[in-house]
Amino acid sequence: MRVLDSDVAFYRAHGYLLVSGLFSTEECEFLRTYFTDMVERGGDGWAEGGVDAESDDPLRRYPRLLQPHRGDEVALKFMLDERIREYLTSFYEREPLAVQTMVYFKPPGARGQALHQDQRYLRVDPGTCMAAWLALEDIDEGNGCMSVVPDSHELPMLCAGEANYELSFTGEQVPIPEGLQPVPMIMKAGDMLFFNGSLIHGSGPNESETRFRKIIVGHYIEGEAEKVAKYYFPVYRFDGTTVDELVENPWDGGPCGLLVDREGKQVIEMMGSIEEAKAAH
Ligand SMILES: O=C(O)CCC(=O)C(=O)O
Repeated sequence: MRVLDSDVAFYRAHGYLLVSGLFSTEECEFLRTYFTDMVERGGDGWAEGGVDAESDDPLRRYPRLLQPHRGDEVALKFMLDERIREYLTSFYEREPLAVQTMVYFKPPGARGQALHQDQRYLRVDPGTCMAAWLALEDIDEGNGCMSVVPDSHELPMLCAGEANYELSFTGEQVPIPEGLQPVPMIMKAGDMLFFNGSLIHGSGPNESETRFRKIIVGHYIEGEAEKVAKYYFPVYRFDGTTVDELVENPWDGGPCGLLVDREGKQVIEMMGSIEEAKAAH
């Protein structure tokens, strides 16, 4: 496989790339069934908050699986997939390191995840993080597709406000700066969305009556990184070995960019922390 120069250029210019048919229908069917069986038997220890099969909240019946690659060979094989390695290495000119897997089921009626920037949580230094997000079934606005804000990868981490808990299971939402627009990612099973850790992205609720929205995502950090947040250890190379050299990047509340109006023009002012941003408004 050879990654097209035009794909690399698009990713670098806009902060994301949608690749059609990177995984086969059979692979998607296998992964869908494998992880659905896993969550339906209780999650094998990877389900966020545990499974409550009787809950009224669809996300308690089908919670996300977090970090299954730490004990499950199928998730590990996905995270270290050669196709993902080739794309990410082409984007960053150096092989990245792998730190996270998540499986989302998003059943009918489930809430989405408000707009956010992954680098806020991974805290990679130097460099950033990136994601490889695989549609395991057909996904559109009806069942809660991902939306990305093209070109937002050049922004600093923005100060998040409160998300609407009726629409999002996470509590924070970053604003979209003037001049940028979210774009829905309509995907077929087997399509993969690559995106940069600073890119603003998120997903809406699943408003369909019967369709799930099953996906698996791997998260990666640049090969030159020296620090990452504690949650993401152990850090893997693509050959499956783990890296000892990285150290934990502690959470210090972090600076963030506040969107403010200056003489009728929107600008980003850096605040020392979200608390400082809240006090400023
Ligand atoms: O799948 C979703 O709805 C959100 C996933 C996401 O934000 C991520 O993988 O960074």
